[in-house]
Amino acid sequence: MKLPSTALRQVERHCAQRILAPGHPSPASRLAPSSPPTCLQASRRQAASVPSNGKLLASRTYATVSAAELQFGQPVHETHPHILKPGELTPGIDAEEYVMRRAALVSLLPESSAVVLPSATLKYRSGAVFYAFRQESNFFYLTGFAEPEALAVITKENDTKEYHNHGFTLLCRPKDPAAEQWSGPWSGLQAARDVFNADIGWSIHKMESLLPDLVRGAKYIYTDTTNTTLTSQLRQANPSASIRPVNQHTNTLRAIKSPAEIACMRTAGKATGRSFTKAMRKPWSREAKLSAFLDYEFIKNGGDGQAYVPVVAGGSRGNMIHYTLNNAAIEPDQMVLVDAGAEYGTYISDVTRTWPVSGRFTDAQKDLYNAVLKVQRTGVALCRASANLTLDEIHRITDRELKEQLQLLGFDVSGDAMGILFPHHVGHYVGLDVHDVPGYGRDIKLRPGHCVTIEPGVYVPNDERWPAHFRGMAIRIEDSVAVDEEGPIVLTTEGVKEVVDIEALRDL
Ligand SMILES: [Mn+2]
Repeated sequence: MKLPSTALRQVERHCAQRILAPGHPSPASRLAPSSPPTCLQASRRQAASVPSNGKLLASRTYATVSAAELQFGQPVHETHPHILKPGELTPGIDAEEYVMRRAALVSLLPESSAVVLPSATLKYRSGAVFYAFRQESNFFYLTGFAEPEALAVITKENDTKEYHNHGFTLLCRPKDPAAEQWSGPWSGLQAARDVFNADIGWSIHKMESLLPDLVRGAKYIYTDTTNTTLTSQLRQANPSASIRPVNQHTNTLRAIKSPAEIACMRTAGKATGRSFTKAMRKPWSREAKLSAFLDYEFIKNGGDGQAYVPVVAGGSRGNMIHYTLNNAAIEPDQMVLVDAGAEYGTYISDVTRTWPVSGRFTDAQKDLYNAVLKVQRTGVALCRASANLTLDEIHRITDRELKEQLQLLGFDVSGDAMGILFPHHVGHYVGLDVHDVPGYGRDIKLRPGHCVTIEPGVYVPNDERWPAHFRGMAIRIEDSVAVDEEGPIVLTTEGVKEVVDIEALRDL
């Protein structure tokens, strides 16, 4: 059973009308005083009015719908209108875009294929203390469903090019009001169909017995699971199918961002840039306090929180590329290197700024900073399809320019110098993941929709090989950028980076 696209649109339109209707009495008000009725309720009401064999279909009334059934395991528009607009399944992304992603994936696969995607599992920090749950990226990209204990199966039966060329089954936790009373709500099987547009919503607890039905007739099973139990269950369920990895196909799709995805990354970038600029206005003497300030400001400025454990490194600690202890004191004459980013709707931004905590650059700090900034601007300007370059080629161009700049500042750049002073790549793809679409090469020509970072850096060891006034300094400047045909779209432009702009922040 497939939900025709027209039905999907009808459901969405119906819900939009229900929500927009001013002063419409809300029978659900006893349970959710400030919320308009959900799609779920709207469709139930519709069903109740359709005669079946001359009788009204049996339907539960509002009085019998438990509070747990009106709550979901993640924000939906009806319960969190401050987070999601009508029609959005996750922040910034419409339900329809998720359908299109599944359709695009199966269009890359041969007939008689089944894609099997297990959700991420909850990770424990110690004992019963768990980390915040984060959905597996491909699962999230294709379903928008943000809960653990779930399995998505997307099937392709024939090679039609239609909008609905696939089947979508979502196995998840069935509603359990007593358990949800303890753990908080989850979405349940009805929501798998009505909210997440699965053709079928089944209990994850019955997965093993359902697998033969789910992959029956498939000649190819696409999965990246490392769960050996699931792999052997799949082999048992359909011994003649060949099991193949799916990530090269999901990478092809995920590497090129849609306008809605770029808008999410812009929202994340704006929150990040504004927070950085605000942080630069203040004197900081503790890495930990600066880190906590950004954590709070990211959310205050419209993000959902930190996308990754940040680097907040005072002075020479910036020379440790992935320093994340973030607990030392910062001296007033030092610079601080901060690599941090907010996320929005699970889309990330990745930003680095380096600035003097006093608010004023010394001459040596300014010289080295401007050398890196010049190279960073060169790299950003090349993030356009018309330049016909790969990330690897942009790396080589920026490495060469940085070498020239450092030579002008008196560095001996012979031999292995650049490998020490600039030991990492100038950029990587960004998206749902910080190092997005793992396995997707940096030798691919940049095209509109690619989103990348440009982040040259200089890390001067504290030894006699290098000019004395630069020793121990670490500077990296990084923006997240969407590639367009004729120019870059800098997603993180609110984070100031010119010397005069950073210094002017203290004049206000
Ligand atoms: Mn980065």
